[in-house]
Amino acid sequence: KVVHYLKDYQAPDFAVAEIDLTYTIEEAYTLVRNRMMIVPHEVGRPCVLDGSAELLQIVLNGKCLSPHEYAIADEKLTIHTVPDTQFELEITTRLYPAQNKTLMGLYESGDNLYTQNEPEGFRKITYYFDRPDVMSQFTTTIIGDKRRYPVMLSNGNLIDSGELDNDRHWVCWRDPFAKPSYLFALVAGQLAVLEGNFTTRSGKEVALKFYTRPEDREKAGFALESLKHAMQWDEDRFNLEYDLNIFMVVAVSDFNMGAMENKGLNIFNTKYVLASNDTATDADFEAIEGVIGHEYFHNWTGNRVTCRDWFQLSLKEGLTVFRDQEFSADRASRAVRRIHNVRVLRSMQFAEDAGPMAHPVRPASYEEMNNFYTLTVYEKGAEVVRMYHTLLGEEGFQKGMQLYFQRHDGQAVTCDDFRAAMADANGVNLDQFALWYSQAGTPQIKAHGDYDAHNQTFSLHLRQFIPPTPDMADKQPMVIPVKIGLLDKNGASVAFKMAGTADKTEETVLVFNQTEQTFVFHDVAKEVVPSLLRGFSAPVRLDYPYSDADLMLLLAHDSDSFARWEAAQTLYRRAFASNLDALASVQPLPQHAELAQALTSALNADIDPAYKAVLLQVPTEAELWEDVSSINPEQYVCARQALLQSLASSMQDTLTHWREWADEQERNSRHHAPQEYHPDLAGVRSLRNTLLQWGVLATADLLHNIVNEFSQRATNMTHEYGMLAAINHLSDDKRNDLLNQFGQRHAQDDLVMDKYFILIGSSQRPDTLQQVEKALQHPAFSLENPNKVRSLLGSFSRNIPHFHAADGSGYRFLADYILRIDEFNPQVASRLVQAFNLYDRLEPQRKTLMAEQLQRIQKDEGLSKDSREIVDKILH
Ligand code: BAL
Ligand code: ZN
Repeated sequence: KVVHYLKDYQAPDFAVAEIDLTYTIEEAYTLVRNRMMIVPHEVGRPCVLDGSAELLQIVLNGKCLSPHEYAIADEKLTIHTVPDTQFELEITTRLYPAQNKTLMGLYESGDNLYTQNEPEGFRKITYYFDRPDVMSQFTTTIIGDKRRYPVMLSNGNLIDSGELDNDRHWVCWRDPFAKPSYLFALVAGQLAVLEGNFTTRSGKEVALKFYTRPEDREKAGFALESLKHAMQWDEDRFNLEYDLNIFMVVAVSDFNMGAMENKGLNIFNTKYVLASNDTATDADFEAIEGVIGHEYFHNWTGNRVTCRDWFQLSLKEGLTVFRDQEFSADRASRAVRRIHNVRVLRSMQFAEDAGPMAHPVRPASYEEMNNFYTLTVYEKGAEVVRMYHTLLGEEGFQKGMQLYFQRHDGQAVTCDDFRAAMADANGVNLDQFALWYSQAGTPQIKAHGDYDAHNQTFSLHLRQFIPPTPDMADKQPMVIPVKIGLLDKNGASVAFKMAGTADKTEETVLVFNQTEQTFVFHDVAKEVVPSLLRGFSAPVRLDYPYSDADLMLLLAHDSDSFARWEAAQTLYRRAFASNLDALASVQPLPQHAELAQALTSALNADIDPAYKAVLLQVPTEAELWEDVSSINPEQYVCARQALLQSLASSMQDTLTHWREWADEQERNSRHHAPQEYHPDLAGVRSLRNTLLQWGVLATADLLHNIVNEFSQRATNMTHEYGMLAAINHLSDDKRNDLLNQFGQRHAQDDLVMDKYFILIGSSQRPDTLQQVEKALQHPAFSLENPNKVRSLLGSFSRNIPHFHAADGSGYRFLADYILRIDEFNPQVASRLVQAFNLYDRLEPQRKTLMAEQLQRIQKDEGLSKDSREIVDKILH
């Protein structure tokens, strides 16, 4: 087992001035001739290149090397002696893309060829310094059959092309920007193109080209428009312009990730490009806009300035997630999107931070880098970037960005370089902030407040604690920005003065950077309720001893949309806890009448429908058990379900009223086509679908209404899927009938079939495991397609009652398929293994059952290093 450590980083021994690649595509294989101009940084060092492809020939300065002049071991090629000054090295390899099921390096999908090289796929193609701090200018020639490969693409600009004998042709692409190997891409095949254009603010004409299968071409229209919005937004908000004359996006259905930001040639999972009203939900449209933005924004944050090493992954990912979140928020529904991001973070990243895979935003070590494309690096990384923004303000943050590009354009740098740019541009010290990159675990804050009527002060006491994680026991206090406002007992905002400031304010950001601290608010004329961590100003857990009445006040009146939502979340948590207690002591379940009343008032208030929908989100089980050990997952599902059931029953009339209101809104939409995606309509429909899910819990007739009205109401995929999701857990045969019809209607649409498999994998019906087993044989299912695996097996692995079935059947089933998938696609398998992350925190019986399966996986001799790293960490 080889562990890579951040502390062992060493600068490269060689630079590559130029790299010239020639791909010759033959029927059964592809030849790659790689000619590099290499410049030694120091004399006398052996030349060590990364690679695992079949090696045909090595030529150094025109002379073919014989085997004693080099050695190959552990995916490294060592050339013992090389010249002291610049030399030319030409290496030829042979690849078999049709046999490559890892979907890394060069692979075949539906007769076309695609690449995926981040983080370490390039070494499957040729021998190279496959590390992000070796940046070079790439020229790529592709030779192939005209009919089979009419389209042949690579990074940069097309500089030449021509015809050859035997119905073959060639193209030559050159990328003028130096880049690391992970950003190299090649695509060849039969593809249709949807074209557009964009004029940058300095007048550069950019051709935009979306390549898809011919039958999917029109479905790329929304993504094309999203790209134009993203390009405009990056100019307006970040002053960043596109730098090539062409920007290409290629959609492929077999893809391990969501998308990839290769320079000028993004390769996308079809899921994040293709959409029509009949095939994509509003949430899909929004995800497409976000991911198109994300990959486009990488052109500056990732490509122009890249990472020095893979430990720094969050340098580009945290920053780019922050940028895509801001893009989406500026496009529409800032409040709801922020809440959505927080919910993902809290239910998934907090769980990661509390489990065996806990690692800092900048990990200190890894065995397999693919395992570190995590919620911590991406989502918590984005929160870390957001905290700079909260502390420095938009203007200060942008000053930092400007200095970052001024200093580092064209370089491979570290998270410390980014922090230094933020600090230096603003003349502030951000030394302590470095702890956000090196300490894992979710900080916990205990807070309490005291009002002093005599002095007219409100004092807020904060105490922070960073829990130990497997990598580190004792931690230092972090810098935590706590945004705060004060409300009086009627819910009105109360102005205050902080020590040392002249003016009163209604909101401030406290810089909480010691283990314990007290902040005093002056000129506070009356008793107040603090509104804390507004906007979720830091990725922490905060506990304040609010009374239920305080929380209801915040829910009714807080002007901060996050804090208002958070008040409802805390009320749900308390109600859930009382259900759990009642179930444990076999007492009747409480009715939660006051909470139902508070929610009814919130629904009846004059607020955005999408925001009403998120107010009805009860915390997920993963959030509810976040600080619990010896978890019995079944009890969590029961207590949560009972809470939903009782609230839905008491709110039945309100739910019906607002459902009918939503229908009316859509019918009377001012937009010319109510079935189309539009942010306003999406909000109305998200409320409607949420109310439908609550409604089926309380109203028996609703199932029959849904069945009877299905075809008339299913005017787009948001409705169609919303109705199916609402009845998906019901044991009634009508659910199966509707689902089967859905599967037959969309049998030819790969992406809609993903939804069909998600519905099967996530259902709480008693026969779910049998249905999942049957679905594995469905003609549209393939274990080799990551989207299918994630849809059916991924959703099953998150299906709490079935994955955690008391007889261990869920664990056994998933382990069987992990072992099968691991044989050909370790990256997808090791993601599934993380369903077992809860192992150490389960109650004893399930823990024993899970241990059996984990040990079975661990004992597999051919297990990939990807899956082994995860299993070893879980079983420590
Ligand atoms: N760089 C891998 C895919 C993404 O985060 O954009
Ligand atoms: Zn990214």
